[in-house]
Amino acid sequence: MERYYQKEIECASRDEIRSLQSRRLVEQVRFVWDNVPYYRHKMEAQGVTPDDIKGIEDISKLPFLKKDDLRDSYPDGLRGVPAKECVRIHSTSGTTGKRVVAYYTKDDIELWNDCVARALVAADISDEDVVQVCYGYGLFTGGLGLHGGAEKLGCMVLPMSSGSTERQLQFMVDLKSTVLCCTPSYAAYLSETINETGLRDKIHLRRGIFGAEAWSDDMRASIESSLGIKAHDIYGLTELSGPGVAYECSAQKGMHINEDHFLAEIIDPETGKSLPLGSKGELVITSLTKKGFPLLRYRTRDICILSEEKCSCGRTFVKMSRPMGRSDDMLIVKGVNVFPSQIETVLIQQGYSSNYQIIVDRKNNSDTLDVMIEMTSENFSDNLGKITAQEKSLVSELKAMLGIYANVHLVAPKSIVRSEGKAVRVIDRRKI
Ligand code: DLL
Repeated sequence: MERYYQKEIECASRDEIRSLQSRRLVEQVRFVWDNVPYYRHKMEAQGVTPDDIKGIEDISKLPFLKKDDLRDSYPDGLRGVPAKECVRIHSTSGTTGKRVVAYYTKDDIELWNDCVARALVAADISDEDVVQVCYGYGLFTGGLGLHGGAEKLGCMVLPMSSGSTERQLQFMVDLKSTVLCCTPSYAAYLSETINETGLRDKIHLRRGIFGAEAWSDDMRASIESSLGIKAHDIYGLTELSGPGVAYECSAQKGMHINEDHFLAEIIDPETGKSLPLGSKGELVITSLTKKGFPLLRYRTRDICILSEEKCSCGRTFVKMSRPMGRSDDMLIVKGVNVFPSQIETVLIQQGYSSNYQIIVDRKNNSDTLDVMIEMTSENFSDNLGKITAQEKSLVSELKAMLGIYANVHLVAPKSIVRSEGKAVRVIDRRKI
């Protein structure tokens, strides 16, 4: 286990980390230039050669890669090695256009497992733990990603995949799972069911590793208290291997980026200009070691803040805040920018559950915004006669947060369809 708390790397001085990143960047740029003609052409178009990249200070000379590049080069235009050297493929869950396909060599899988194992160690998980993985297995990276890291650490892994809540709970009790890995929305659903079915005293959970979608500190507090666990965030994306690009330590204040494998930058999503540490902007990541799918300056579209502040856990890796929305899932309603996370903040502050759905439509040439909010069983039965008054108060809270009017509908418990993977929060019916 000690192997995965790689103190000499995770707690190295900032100068040591930067110099390791510089060395790796120079090698990786040369590797990509020699092996990925799609990116070499982009560099040539920008008048850059590997000789121009002497260290991380030169990173902004390199062109960005965007999701469109990944679609244009589908299925293998960004692969860095012959197919024969790859041992696995994963793919994004995108519903529009072509899916993105990512390739992994044996070494890529090893380093990915190391990154996830570090994340588990940072959450105080060890080879004593029984880890129930309820992220989907298959093309989605959640299942196999957490599985690989936990197995590498020597944990006993329950490869449940998503769904079959009844079976999840039976195994959780009978096999004494101590760690739960799933999306935060599924964790909230499981915790509701555990409490409703009186299983709370029969479970042995002590940690949760939740990620793959946006969640808030309030949602964390509610899951932690209803399950009696500590819940840790984990971040990643298929294009950059999967979960484990960044992970939360005992401080639970932001996620350390595995900087020996990933170089992080923040840019202005409109202009593409690099922003200084501490600014809010789009996260751009360069993979420094992966060879199967070696992406340079990949625009994640996740909006966050990077910080080099000293962490109480002793790790010196830069921390990223929770993603605060995506540059591409910002809704524009009646000309106003609306992020689903703003709506969630109001709901949680007002004591509602995090089960909600936002429906945007267009009637008579004007946008409409409807928010369906599920009541908890307590506030449903206690307040049946007062729903209209509660809806009115939520309308004014949302107006204060968003600056526009939203129709609010408080709906019965469990009436919004649950997702076993990432929750579907927004339905945009406008045909523009
Ligand atoms: O969601 C990988 C993953 C699996 C991460 C399990 C964590 C746990 P994709 O399906 O490619 O990969 O989706 C990546 O999900 O760009 C973010 O917008 C979002 N996301 C991932 N982790 C978090 C998180 C996986 N901790 C996209 N908080 C990313 C908020 C997250 N959003």
